This record gives sequence, C-alpha cells and structure tokens, in this order.
Amino acid sequence: KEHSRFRWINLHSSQLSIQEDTDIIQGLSNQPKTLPCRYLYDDQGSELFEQICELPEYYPTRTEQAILETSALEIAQMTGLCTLIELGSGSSRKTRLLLDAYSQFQQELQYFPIDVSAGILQTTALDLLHQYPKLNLCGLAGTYEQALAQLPPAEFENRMLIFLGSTLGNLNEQECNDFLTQIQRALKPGEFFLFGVDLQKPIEIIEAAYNNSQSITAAFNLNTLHHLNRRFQGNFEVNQFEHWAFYNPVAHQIEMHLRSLKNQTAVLEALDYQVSLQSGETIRTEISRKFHLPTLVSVLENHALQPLQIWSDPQGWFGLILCQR
Ligand code: AVJ
Repeated sequence: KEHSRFRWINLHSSQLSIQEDTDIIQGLSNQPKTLPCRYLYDDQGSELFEQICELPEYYPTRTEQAILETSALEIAQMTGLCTLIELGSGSSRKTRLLLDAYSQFQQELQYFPIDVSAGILQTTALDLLHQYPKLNLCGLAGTYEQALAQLPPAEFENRMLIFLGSTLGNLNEQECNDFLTQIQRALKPGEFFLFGVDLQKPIEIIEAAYNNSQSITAAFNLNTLHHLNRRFQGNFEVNQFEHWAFYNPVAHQIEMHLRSLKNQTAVLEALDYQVSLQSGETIRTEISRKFHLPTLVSVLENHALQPLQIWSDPQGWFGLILCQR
C-alpha cells in the first residue's frame, strides 16, 4: 500500500544530462583544477557524508538540527500547509522535523525529495512512507539545475523549496546569484524558500570540521576519484592523492582539495579525456562558504526573496532563513 504513495522520476536519463559531464572536462582544464562538488555524492559518497554528520567536529548538521527542533512548528504555522520540495534531500534526516510539524494539519502532505544519489533517495523514501501515513512522495533523481528546470508544477498549491545543510555555500558568488535567480523564477509570489547557512566563526572551529580525526572527510573527498573511475571508466590512482582542506579567510570559505602525491596522468575513457598533474598540484573539489547574515539578506532582497524570519543557535554558528517570494 505504501507504493501507491510513491512515485519516482529519474532526471539523469533525460536529455538534460548532457550538460552533466562536460563540466568535468572544463573543471580539470582550469588552472587551478576544479571538479564540480556534486561528484562527491555517488551512493558511496552520500554514505560517507552521513558519517561526517555524526562526527563531533562537524557542527553544521547538529546545529541546524537543533535550530529546526525549536523552529519547525513556527515555520509550519507561518507557511500553512504546503508542498515540500527539497533540493539535496539525502537521508532527509532533518526534514523529518518539518514533516512532523506539517503533520499537525492532519491532511495529506506532498513531499518531493531531489538528490543526485538515487540510492539514498529510494532507501529514504520507503522509510518515510512507512513512518508518515499521510505522506505522498515523489523522488526526483538529478542535479539542482535539472530539478529546478522541471519543478513540480504550480498546481501543487503553496510550494516551499527547502535547501538545508548550507549547500548554498558550495556555490561561488556568481553561481549563488544564478541559483537564487532560478529559485525566484521557480516560485510564484507568496511561495516559500527555506534554507540553512553556515555562518562566519573562529577559524579553528571551521577547519576542524573539515579535518576530522577519523579521516572520514578525507575518504569522502577521495571518493570523488573513485566515483569518476566507476562512472567514466577512469584510472585515477586514488592512493596517490591526499585530502587537503583549509579556510580561506579572504573569501570566507573552506576549500577542499585533492593533492597529487606524484607527477601522474589519468584517463577518463568514457569522456575520451586525459588529465596530467604535477606532484603537489591540487584539484579543488569543493568550496564551502561561511556567510555574513546582513550581506546575505541584501542578496536575497535583490532576488525578490523576502526574509520573513531568521533562526539561529545561541552561539550564532548557523542560520535558518525563511523567505517568501
Ligand atoms: C553539507 C554540502 C554543505 O560544505 O559542509 C562536509 C559538505 N564537505 N564535509 C559542507 C561537506 C566536507 C558540506 N555541505
């Protein structure tokens, strides 16, 4: 009976996926070399990210969770019953707090989780349907770009886009502006955008979150190369790279890199592409920006997204922002 409440659409297989791998070649041809951070998240990478969220040093998940625990009911009251559409839903762990809060309306609830990792999407869906008998769920496997271009139609009344975990921080300033423009276009006036952002704080706390003792973040970072090897018939020698993460105080961002331990060349056969690295050369796999709330608020206003309320933790480490288009 749970299956009648579950639909599932694979956006990877749509024609839009062409754009998906050209950016690998583009990134690896850059100086310095980069890779789009979504390649951190195949099924293996999503698993490792779940483990990161449990680490004592990795404060963002815990902090955002605590904020949601105290704010979810208030959020639901402010928006009223709405269709929830989540970008980068992963295990939907924090989203459960919202699902609980929206259950107070005692009506059918529509939830559209979107993730690049189909595996975690399906596992999570079955679990959620079991737990929430009034939930209708439609999973979308694909990138944010693909998903925003094919968003659940406006006939779903009163939609709220959800973007937790400070994933906004993975976009540089230009990408962030483009993304917010897409959000603005996707929403009708009156609809909502709820998102979490990691805030600026002492550098030691931030750096520890990306250099944890158990090397889980290192494994997570290195998995990008395993992912490329698997997906594009590559031959990266993963053990000839090391994890490197540091805070760039000028750009207010963590930068995560893979550093080559020797001069080496790798081939991605499916892309008919070859890349050479010098010993010590790095590939930047992720930026994670740390925000200044007043600046962010004006960026939002420039995109016709009105902040209705901002919640934070007592230390002011993390912010949760509810905007209305
Ligand atoms: C949750 C995707 C925003 O930048 O903190 C965790 C992912 N990278 N450790 C972040 C991540 C390294 C992360 N995001």
